[in-house]
Amino acid sequence: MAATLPIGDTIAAIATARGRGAIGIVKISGPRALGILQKLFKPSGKKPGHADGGDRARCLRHGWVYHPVSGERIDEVLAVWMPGPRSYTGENVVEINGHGGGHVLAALLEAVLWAGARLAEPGEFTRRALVNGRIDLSQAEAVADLIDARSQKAMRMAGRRLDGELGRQVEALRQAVIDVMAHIEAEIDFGEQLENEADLAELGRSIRHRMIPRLEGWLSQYDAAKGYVEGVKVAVVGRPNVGKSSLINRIAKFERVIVTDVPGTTRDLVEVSVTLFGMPVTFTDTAGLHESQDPVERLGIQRTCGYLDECDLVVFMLDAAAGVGADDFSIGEMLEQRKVLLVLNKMDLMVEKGAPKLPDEWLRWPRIAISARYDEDLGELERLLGRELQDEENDSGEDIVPNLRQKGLMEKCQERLKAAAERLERDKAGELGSIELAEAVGHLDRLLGRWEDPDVMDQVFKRFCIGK
Ligand SMILES: Nc1nc2c(ncn2[C@@H]2O[C@H](COP(=O)(O)OP(=O)(O)O)[C@@H](O)[C@H]2O)c(=O)[nH]1
Ligand SMILES: [Mg+2]
Repeated sequence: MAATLPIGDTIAAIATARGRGAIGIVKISGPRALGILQKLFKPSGKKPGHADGGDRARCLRHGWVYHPVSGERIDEVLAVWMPGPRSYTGENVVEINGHGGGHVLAALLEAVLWAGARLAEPGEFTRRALVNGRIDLSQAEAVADLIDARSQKAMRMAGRRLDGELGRQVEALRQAVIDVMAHIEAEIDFGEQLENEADLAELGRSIRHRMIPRLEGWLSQYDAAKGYVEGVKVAVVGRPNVGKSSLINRIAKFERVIVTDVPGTTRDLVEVSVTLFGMPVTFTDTAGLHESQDPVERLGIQRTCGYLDECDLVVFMLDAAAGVGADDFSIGEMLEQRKVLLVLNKMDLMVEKGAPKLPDEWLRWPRIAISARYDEDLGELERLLGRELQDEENDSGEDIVPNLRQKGLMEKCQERLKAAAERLERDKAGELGSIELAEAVGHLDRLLGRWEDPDVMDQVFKRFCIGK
């Protein structure tokens, strides 16, 4: 990393989002930050002590930025400088608050680059904060997770990690594993054969009962919170004309897809994203599933079948008025292994008759009767969906929840700890157990970013935007 991103130079970037805005911020970090500000910035008013350069630390100064070469006046700004190490990056940091137009910010940034800064890479400010020990890797990731949060809950979870709690708890587990390794060493070096075996078994038990459950706890938190972080996918399937597209339009709250009484109208997968109970949910309208000769429709059907694998839940829709037919049966068979919500549509046509008779094996699925066309019982449908998609059993609310990368490493660590426990308890093999434990520690090190593994760093920082 150090070879590609030298730490000693001064970097700059636009920190605010693209597009029009009331204000926009250009951020500078590095040893020359203040010098660069002084080259460009003429503060208004002249107060003793900080008349030229606006160099009083952590004090917002009003003034103008001029191009360092042409002398052209660029923007009226507020500027602040924050000396390291008590700054975001740990270095000298300057922020220039200009007007939020794309051209204004580009001109401000250009002036800053002329004055001696280099354009920052994505996430480079946060990377410097990490290298300078201001934050640990889990906190750096929390910054990106916070910015990317797709729900309030995801935002709160990232916020919890931003304060470093996950890092501290993982560090404690790492220390516990290292302590076990030290005990094993001592046993191997000094222990009596028999005593030794009993002690090794005891160490194995402590791994099983005290360490593995910690990982299990975090992993189940992840599962419970996954929907809020990644969003969930729901496919609406059924044979042609049962009212799938009508339902999608109700969910979208506008006529997103074409609805006709001609079977086979929908051929592409059409996505609609909404928030249900704070969870980002993407509904996908699909081509009606049936035997078709039309090549375009057949392609659509193929796509639908392939898509089912990606879904967290399938809404299987029936036309209650038409009853259950051969096509419905084949769809039901196809969905056997999946999480399904059965929706009986067109109940408005059923005023006289009751709901149609359903095959026994479908009765295990939760079901609801609605009328998509007349907007009846759609609120009920949403509540039912919410219940199916939320994992309340595992959800303990505000606990520490790892992100996807951290979860992957926790799983690997868990595997190694299980193997180690087995080596110690069953085989009484101290050295082999120790090897497994060393690998477990390696996964935790990668999680914590304890050594600067360039692959880990790239994986984490490629998610960042420039200016963060
Ligand atoms: N009576 C009635 N007709 C419906 C209802 N939902 C959809 N339809 C009609 O059924 C036909 C097919 O609807 P569409 O949404 O295109 O079905 P899809 O092929 O499954 O996407 C259209 O004429 C809709 O107006 C409903 O709840 N009641
Ligand atoms: Mg349709």
